Amino acid sequence: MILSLDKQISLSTLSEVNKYIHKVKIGYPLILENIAYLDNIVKLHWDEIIFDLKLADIDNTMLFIASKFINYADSFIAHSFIGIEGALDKLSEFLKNQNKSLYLVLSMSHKGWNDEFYPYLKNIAKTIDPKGFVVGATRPNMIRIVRNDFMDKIIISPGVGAQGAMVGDAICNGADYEIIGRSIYESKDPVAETKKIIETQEVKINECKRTEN
Ligand code: NUP
Repeated sequence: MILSLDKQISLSTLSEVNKYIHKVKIGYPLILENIAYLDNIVKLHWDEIIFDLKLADIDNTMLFIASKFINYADSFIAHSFIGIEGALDKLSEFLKNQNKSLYLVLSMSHKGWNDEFYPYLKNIAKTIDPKGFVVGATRPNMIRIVRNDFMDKIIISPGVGAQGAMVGDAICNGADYEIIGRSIYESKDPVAETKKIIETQEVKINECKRTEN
């Protein structure tokens, strides 16, 4: 699981949650709420800190933004629709030189996203060859398609809980990680909720493995 932290929670709660979840995704809402909080996050023990800045601009601007957070981040999320020349080519090269990784958005979780563009995005993804992709958990069919097209890439999947997808469904359809935010940080007891989600995920994954066999 990847914790999506779009809002501050107490550091004691976060460090408890961090015992169960080892990857965190940080976005603009948290950065705008309190940029100093980032210093607290990096002190915990994460396997990966993903900056979800939805980079979608010309190369110069994206490099400027990524540079600001480069010392905090292991990886960044960018939109793929911006194209290669003058945009993703330079971003990808910059992150490689900094030993950081890139995820490209291939399919978003909200209703209005149009997957008719997927063949175009897929070509861009093939050329850029990032670490992985963001594919909404609300679109199990797209997860299966992306998994089939990119067997060796990491698929991270938002949209679980608050946006309606059920815990475990994205994994059962081929995602590597489910990204969960509000269901955890807005719950009355984020630590208990984390444990509950992990248990549900395990049951679900065992169930779908059994059905596959
Ligand atoms: O397609 C996407 N859907 C989505 O929700 C791509 C994303 N990066 N996200 C992000 O995932 C969204 O901005 C938020 O940070 C997180 C989902 O959080 P929640 O719905 O679990 O609270």
